[in-house]
Amino acid sequence: MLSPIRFRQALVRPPTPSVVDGLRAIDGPDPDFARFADEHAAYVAVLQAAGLMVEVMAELPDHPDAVFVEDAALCVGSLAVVLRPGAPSRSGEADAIVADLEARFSKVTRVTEGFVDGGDILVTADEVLIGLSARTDRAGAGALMSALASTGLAIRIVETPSDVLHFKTDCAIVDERTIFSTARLAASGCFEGYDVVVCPTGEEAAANLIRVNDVVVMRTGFPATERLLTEAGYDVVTTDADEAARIDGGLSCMSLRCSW
Ligand code: CIR
Repeated sequence: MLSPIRFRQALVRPPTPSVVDGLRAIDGPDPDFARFADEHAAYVAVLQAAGLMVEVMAELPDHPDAVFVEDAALCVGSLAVVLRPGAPSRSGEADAIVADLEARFSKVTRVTEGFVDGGDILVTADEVLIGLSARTDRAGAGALMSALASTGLAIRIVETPSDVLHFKTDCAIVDERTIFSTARLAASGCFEGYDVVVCPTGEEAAANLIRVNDVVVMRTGFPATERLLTEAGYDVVTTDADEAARIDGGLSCMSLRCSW
């Protein structure tokens, strides 16, 4: 069960007190900033323990959702693509990340049409799936396809279930050929040709997990999922993300993992 991609580093952006104003689909309690910061520090430690060099970018207090750095950019090998987040309040995060990427990647390009969030992009061993959602439209997906043309990766545009924020809210790649997915997303047929491990019913909030080199990192508090993955032979590490979840965030969105 090899890792689909070997990551060397991760870029993260710490939360700031403005994170309490983060977007959420359903009105609910604000995250607690101090607890969020602790969770974020623990998340960084998990990435480091998995062998990644973690680089911490500057805080962006004017952008409450900037901790969810995955939505502003995509890294594929030595190429970084600056995306166009679909929520108006998040568009400034793209401008803010350009210099960070230019300092680290040999090629940086930008999506300049439509909208596309990193949370809607699943990179597997040999293709890129772009999920259309309330945040990612066809124009953005098309512009991203053009931006990725030089990678030689196959690219497919697929649908995100309605009422699901991002495509990867509901799925993750766990090894070269295996996707972990909620039943509702798997039912769309978009993972034909892959092995699919279906997320236990009632634990859909655990589906946004990440394979980081030799380990699968998932949220604490989802025992059926943890058991299922462990019994399937994965080395599972859990970490808290309850505060991020209050504003619809999960594990994939808090870092940009790079093989470069
Ligand atoms: C938002 O609604 O944009 C943020 N509050 C959460 C973004 C989570 N990002 C992700 O899953 N890729």
